Amino acid sequence: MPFMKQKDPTLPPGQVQTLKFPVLHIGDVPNIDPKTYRLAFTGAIENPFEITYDELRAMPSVEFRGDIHCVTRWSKKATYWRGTLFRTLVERACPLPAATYVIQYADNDYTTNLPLAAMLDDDVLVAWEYDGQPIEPVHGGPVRMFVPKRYFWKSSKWLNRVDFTEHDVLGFWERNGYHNDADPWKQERYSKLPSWNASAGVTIRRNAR
Ligand SMILES: Nc1nc2c(c(=O)[nH]1)N[C@H]1C(S)=C(S)[C@@H](COP(=O)(O)O)O[C@H]1N2
Ligand SMILES: [Mo]
Repeated sequence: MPFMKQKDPTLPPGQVQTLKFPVLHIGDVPNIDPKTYRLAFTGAIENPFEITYDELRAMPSVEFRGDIHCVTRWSKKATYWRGTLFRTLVERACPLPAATYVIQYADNDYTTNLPLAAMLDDDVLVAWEYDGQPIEPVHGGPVRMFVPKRYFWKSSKWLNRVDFTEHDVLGFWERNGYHNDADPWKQERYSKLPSWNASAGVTIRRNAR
C-alpha cells in the first residue's frame, strides 16, 4: 500500500508543520540595544507614552504556549513566549472612543494593521521572551508584537510604535496583496483587491465589524 500522507487536523488548512524556526523578514536585522529601546504609544489616545525594555519586563507578564502560522504555509507547534499583555498597555494609553484600529510600526518601515478589538484578545502580547530566553534579534528582539490567532505577518518584529487610528491603514503586506484579516483557519491569505488600488492609499473599511 502506498504511504498516505495524513492531514494534521490540529493545523489550519493548507499548513505544514516545521520543527525549525524559520526566519522571515524584509531588510536587514536591526541592531537594537535594549538599554535605549523605546516603544511609543501614539494617536487617538488620552495618554501617549513611551516605555522602555526594563519597564516592560518589570510589568506583570503572561506566557503563551501554542502554534504560530506563516502565510507561506509553515506552522510551528507548541511555541513558548512571554511578554506584557497588550491589553494592559492599551489600558494605560486609554484610547478615545473613535480609536478602532491599531497600526504596528517597526524598524525597516515594516507596518501591519488590525482592529483594536482583535488586539484586546487575551493572547496578544508585546513579547520579549521566546523559549525562556530574550528574543533573538533575528526573531524580532528585543521586543516584537505577538498575535497568534492571525498569520504571523500580523506580528511585527522590532516593534517601535503602536498607533491608534480612527480608520484602517493598510500595512506593508496588506498593501501588497495580503488579506486584511489574516485568519489562518479561514485561509485568509490574499486580498482580492488589485494592488494598484491598495498602494494608491485607498482607505478600506470593509473589515469594520
Ligand atoms: N518588522 C518586521 N516584522 C515582521 C516581518 C518583517 O518583514 N519585518 N515579517 C513577518 C512575517 S511574514 C513573519 S512569518 C514573521 C516571521 O517571524 P520569525 O522570523 O520570528 O519567524 O515576522 C513577521 N514580522
Ligand atoms: Mo510570514
